[in-house]
Amino acid sequence: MKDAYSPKPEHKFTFGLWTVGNSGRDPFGDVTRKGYAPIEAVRMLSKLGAYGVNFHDNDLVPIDATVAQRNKIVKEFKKALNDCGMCVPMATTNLFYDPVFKDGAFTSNDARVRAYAIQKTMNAIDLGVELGATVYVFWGGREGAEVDFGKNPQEAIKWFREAMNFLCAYVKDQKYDLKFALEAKPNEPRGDIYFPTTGAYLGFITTLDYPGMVGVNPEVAHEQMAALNFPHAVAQALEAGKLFHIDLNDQKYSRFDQDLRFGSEMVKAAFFLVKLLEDSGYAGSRHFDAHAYRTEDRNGVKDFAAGCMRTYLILKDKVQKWNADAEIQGLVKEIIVEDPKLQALSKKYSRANAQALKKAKLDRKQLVKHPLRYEKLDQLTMEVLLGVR
Ligand code: GCO
Ligand code: MN
Ligand code: MN
Repeated sequence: MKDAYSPKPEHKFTFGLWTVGNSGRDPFGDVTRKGYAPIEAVRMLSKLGAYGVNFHDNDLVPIDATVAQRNKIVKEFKKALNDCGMCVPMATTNLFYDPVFKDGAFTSNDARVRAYAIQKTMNAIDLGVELGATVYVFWGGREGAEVDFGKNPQEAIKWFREAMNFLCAYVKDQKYDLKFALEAKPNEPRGDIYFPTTGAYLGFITTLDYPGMVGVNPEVAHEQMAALNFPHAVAQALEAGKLFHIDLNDQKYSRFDQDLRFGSEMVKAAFFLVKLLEDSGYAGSRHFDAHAYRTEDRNGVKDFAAGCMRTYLILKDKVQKWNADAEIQGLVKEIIVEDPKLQALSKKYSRANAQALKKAKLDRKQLVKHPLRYEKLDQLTMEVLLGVR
């Protein structure tokens, strides 16, 4: 069905190869379907209107592939991308699947594993850049602990910093046009993962050798696992100029990583997220990091992928309606109180401003009388979302 909500490449929707490649296996049960192989994924997603695909090194090239095998795979994959007009905006390293990373990659207690993680990442960066990636994601699924007495968390942060500094310098030395985006998650697969939230990474980035090269890749589900407000994390990243990438999916609060179809659970939060992204002029990919329910077959995977993009576009349309709604805008205007004189005094400290502010007449009993019509605003927003407005 082609309508106003049909995705097109200009919408910049991307999917990880691992998302439609997911075969339904979970910790309790085996595969329920054949996942889409890389070239199949490119073909299927381009038909649905996506812009590109992203991958971990080993989604495309098996970890034990010879150089000749690697080159053959890359050549065939490039051809499929070309034939379908698809691109690879982002790439990443798998630093979690192989048993060698059982105690972490950049933060493993074993210096040899840490070195191997950096080596593997340099090769994966080369692969990503060869396929056109300009954003490189770091998700440290195994960078954590179950037993805090066995690994010094301050040391672990230092090791992680050393790895980031090393890899930033590598990218600069190779003259690659590549930025890093750090993706936080509170737990799973480790009992606890270091840098559990986007905010933690935003703080850490300022301690790096090349902070300008490094931003964040927040994921809806990861903040919602911790019962946090995801749009607030995104707002902080946007405000800091650090939203280099985003992982869209959905999740009920405080559960295991559910990786649900975008917008399928917390619609109001998804609406506000789309509003933030669209109003801010965020120009990066709208990347989906989710997978179809385990109950689905291969057709269901298509329903899943199409649904992610369609819901985004429906919510984008709702954002336009919300922004153009005179009554809603009137309420917003009423809620926000401007006072140029006071704002000038409190914007920046000077001794004179401080003196004047101390003398300003601010009657709290009067101030409290200003009505804040949030009930009405929220109801009107719900009516936009529910399609009666
Ligand atoms: C997860 C993560 C991963 C990463 C991916 C890209 O919870 O498994 O979200 O899907 O996003 O490894 O780095
Ligand atoms: Mn995730
Ligand atoms: Mn993710």
